[in-house]
This record gives sequence, C-alpha cells and structure tokens, in this order.
Amino acid sequence: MVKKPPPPPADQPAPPAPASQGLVRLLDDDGTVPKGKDPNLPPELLRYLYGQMVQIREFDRRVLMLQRQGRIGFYGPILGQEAATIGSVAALERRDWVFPALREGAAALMRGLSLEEAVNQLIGNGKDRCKGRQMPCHYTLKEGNYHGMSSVIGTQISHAVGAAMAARLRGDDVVVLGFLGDGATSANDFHCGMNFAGVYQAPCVLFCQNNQWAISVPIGKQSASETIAQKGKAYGMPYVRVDGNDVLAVYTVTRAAVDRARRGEGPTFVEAVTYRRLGHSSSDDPTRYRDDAEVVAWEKKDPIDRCRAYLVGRGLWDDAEEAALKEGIAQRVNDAIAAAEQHGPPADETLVTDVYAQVTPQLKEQLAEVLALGGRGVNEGAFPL
Ligand SMILES: Cc1ncc(C[n+]2csc(CCOP(=O)(O)OP(=O)(O)O)c2C)c(N)n1
Repeated sequence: MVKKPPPPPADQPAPPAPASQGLVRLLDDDGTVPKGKDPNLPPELLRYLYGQMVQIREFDRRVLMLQRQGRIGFYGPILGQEAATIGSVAALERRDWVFPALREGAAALMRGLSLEEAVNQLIGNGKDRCKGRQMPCHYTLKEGNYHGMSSVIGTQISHAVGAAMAARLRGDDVVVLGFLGDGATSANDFHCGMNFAGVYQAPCVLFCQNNQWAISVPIGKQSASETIAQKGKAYGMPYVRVDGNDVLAVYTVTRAAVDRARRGEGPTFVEAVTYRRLGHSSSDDPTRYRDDAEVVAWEKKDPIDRCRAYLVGRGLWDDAEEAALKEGIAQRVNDAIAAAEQHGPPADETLVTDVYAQVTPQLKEQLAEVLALGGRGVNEGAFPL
C-alpha cells in the first residue's frame, strides 16, 4: 500500500490543488471558444454581463482608493472574481434569493442596490440602510432578495439552505443561490448546510468561489480533497467544477443548476475556480505570504479581457462602445461618491431605536449619557465605549 505523504510543515505553503480536474470551460484564455462549444447566449445578456463586470471593477478600484485616503474605513476587493459572481447571479430569476459570502457586492448592484446606496453603506452615513451598524461591504437589499452579508464565515450556507427548504414547504418555485469561499468549506456550517440541502432536496445552488486563498491560507492547506467540487458527492448532490474566470461557463453551469432546482430535482454544488488578485481586505498585505508570479499568472486569465475578446470576436463590441461604457461608469461612480459624501452621520438616536420593539429604560439612559457628552462624532474621545 502506498502511504500518503505527511502534510507539509506549518511554516511552508502547501502546493496548490490540481488546477484542471474536470473543469468546465468554454472561453479560452484569449477569449476564443473552441468549435461547437459556444453557448450562443443572447447579445443583450452578453452585453449585460460584460457591463456589470466592468462596472464592479471600476467601483472596486475607486472605493479602494477612498479607503486609502481615509474616506471609508475598510473594503474587501473582488478584483479577478467578477465573472464568478456576475455570471452566476445572472442565471437567477428576479424572485430567487441571493445569500452572499464576502465578495458578492456586485450581486447587490445587480439586484437593484444603487451605486450611491453602496457608497452610503461603505461610509456608514445617515442614508445607510444599516445605519452604520455593519462593517463596510455588508450590503443588504431585502426588496432585491439579497440577504445581508454576515462576516462569520459559513453561517450563510445554513441560512441559504433553510430559506430554500422554506420555499419548498410553501410551494414557491423560488431558488436560492448561496455563496461561500474555499475557506468556508472548513467551517461547521458548510457540512451542516450541505447535509440538510442533500437530505431535504432543498432548491438551492451552493456556489463556492475557490479563489485559492482564505486570507493567508492557501487552498492546499485548506483541504486534502483533490477538488472542492467533489465534496458535493458525500452529501448526495451533483457537483460541478467550473472556470470561475469564464463568464460564459459560469452562467451556463449555474443556469442548469438553477433550472434543476426549480424543477424540484434538488441542490447542486458548484466550485468556481478563480483567484483573489488583491489582498483579502484593505487591511491585508498579500505580498507577505504569496509569490507575485502567481498573481501575474492569474492576470493572464482575466475574466473581463476574455469576455471582451469574445464579444469583439462575435462582432458584438467595438472600441467606441468600450469608451462609452467606461465613460458612463466613471461618471456614475463619481456621482455616487459625491452624493454619498454629502450625507451626514446617522442620528445619535439610531444607536438605540429599532433594536427592540420599544426602547428599553436602560438604553434610554445610555443614550441620554451619550447626548450629554455631546453625541458621537462631536466628542469622540469621551465616548465611553
Ligand atoms: C467563523 C469565522 N472564523 C474566522 C473568521 C476570520 N476570517 C474572516 S475572512 C476569513 C477567510 C475566508 O476565506 P474564504 O471563505 O475562502 O473567503 P474569501 O475571503 O477568500 O473570499 C477568515 C478566516 C471569521 N470571519 N469567521
């Protein structure tokens, strides 16, 4: 019997898991599609997918600059993962639900969050739906069926499966798309959620964005499985591994899984193989734990470049359209930031209102103390937190 080699010592990064295991891929790195593989998506859908990817990339770039300038406190960039989020969310119907993990802000925009509202949330100003009570990037949009993000890794998996089970019990033909990162596959909630989804045939798609890193932990140290996708087998559900930087493949694979769930045929587990090209968040310095060569290699698989080359190849896109798209997006992002920065902070009273059905005497007392100190923002140093 061949003995399995021991795991690498803790101070050495493990090699990444094999990259190509059964990978579904339609677009080559140069944006061409091998003969007979083109899913021939409608031009309007293709333009929409491309426009959304370009928009979130610009938004990402600008708000990261805001963070560096001290105008927002924190941000989690998604550079490189645009196709995985946008291709999958586009496969849903409006009545379906999205339960995001950490990097699906683009989905909130697709579900109707305006750019200004997104910046309001990042600032935590008085117009922020969360009233500054959430960390930046934790958007929420109930009317867009976009569930608020939780920082606690993996919790949303059980929530997504529970919501799908509820829809099934009510007889709604709603499908739930629940996101997770590769790191979340090590969380208890992953196993709990996958198990419930399989046993109760919940109408959901659990979509893992395998971006190769969970902060500084590489995928090779996260799991000894050959692929993340194959974990679906243990829970009795179909699983698929897709090139997460190929928007055509992501859309096509997710669409099939969503249709399957809607037909009452149960959950699907998707692993989208992609890469987090920037730091885990604005607080992280990835040069401390990974090699630049790895980043450069993934830049060559850029999801936006590949999609643009494909559109141009099909005669659906040209330089003039590209310039107009970029100009429009830059203007909208500028306007959103300018508008959001006009709003003041949330009123001090919102610290205690809508926490309980009625403000408790203790909270009233505490609020009075805060106001006596001049309120927050006015007398920050004296705020007895
Ligand atoms: C239960 C829990 N443990 C640890 C953390 C700290 N933490 C925040 S993000 C993160 C890594 C998440 O990695 P992954 O799921 O791969 O998502 P990614 O950040 O790569 O998108 C960790 C460990 C947390 N937020 N929650």
